[in-house]
Amino acid sequence: MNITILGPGAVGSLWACYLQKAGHNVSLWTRRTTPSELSLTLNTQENSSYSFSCDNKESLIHCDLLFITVKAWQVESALLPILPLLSQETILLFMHNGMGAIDAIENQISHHPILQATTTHGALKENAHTVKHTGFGHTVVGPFNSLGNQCQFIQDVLQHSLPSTEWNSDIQTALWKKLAINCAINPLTAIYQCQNGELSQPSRHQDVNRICHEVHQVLQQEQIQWTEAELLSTVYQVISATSANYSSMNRDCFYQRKTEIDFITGYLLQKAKQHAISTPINETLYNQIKQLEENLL
Ligand code: KPL
Repeated sequence: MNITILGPGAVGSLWACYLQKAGHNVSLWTRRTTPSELSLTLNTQENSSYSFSCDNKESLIHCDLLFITVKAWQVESALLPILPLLSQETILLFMHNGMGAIDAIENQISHHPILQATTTHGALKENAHTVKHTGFGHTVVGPFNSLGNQCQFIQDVLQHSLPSTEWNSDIQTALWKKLAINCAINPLTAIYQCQNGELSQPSRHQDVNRICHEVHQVLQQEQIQWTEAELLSTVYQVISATSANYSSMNRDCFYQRKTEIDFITGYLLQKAKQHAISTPINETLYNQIKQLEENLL
């Protein structure tokens, strides 16, 4: 397939390398003004190098799959300017933390097949040319609209490039579960500037448990079938499996970048408001991160 990666950060670069390795024709779309070639080294045991054309309009015009890996808050500004170049058959596949970014531009992209995905693969961009695959994980992909529902074959494309993957026609549930985990881990680790593992200390349990209690009330109203005990045990499993990692929001605050808070806790708060659910701890965390952002940016 002709595939363009929009936003080759860590996750986008990882997929770019594996898709190219599987034989696809992959190009990158960054926001550079001059088209160029970029070579990426996949820093696994084999240490292979892949070369991509970059910001090439022809590639975009002929792309079958646009794989959008920019952060949720960048989706609108990255995608809308290039929409007129795409054929209406181009499949849009979104992969980012958080929810709500597609809803904001839905009317402008609804003529495309739209897919959403979430992954637990770990990736680290060590420098502009090297991406490290820090941990093998699992990817869930599913349809955002009815045109997307006809694109189940994309699961095979992903599976042959970077297993394991699964097609889930109820991708919204998978995204809500990921959002719930991010609500519990990301703001706390950003505010305390700690590794994920620190949240397993007894002194942090009360915070984690209170966040999850509020999140679970919202999940229930959104018809997500997950008990509070299942949510809590999954959150503590992720904390333990990623104990030495710094969450993405921790890194964003550390490097003084804008965070994904509006699409994680912010999205939760919007939904809580619609259902008239009180979420004081999540509101406090949201305000603290916004404050940090204001001071940092
Ligand atoms: O998705 C993550 C993130 O950092 O954004 C978790 C699951 C919290 C792992 O760090």
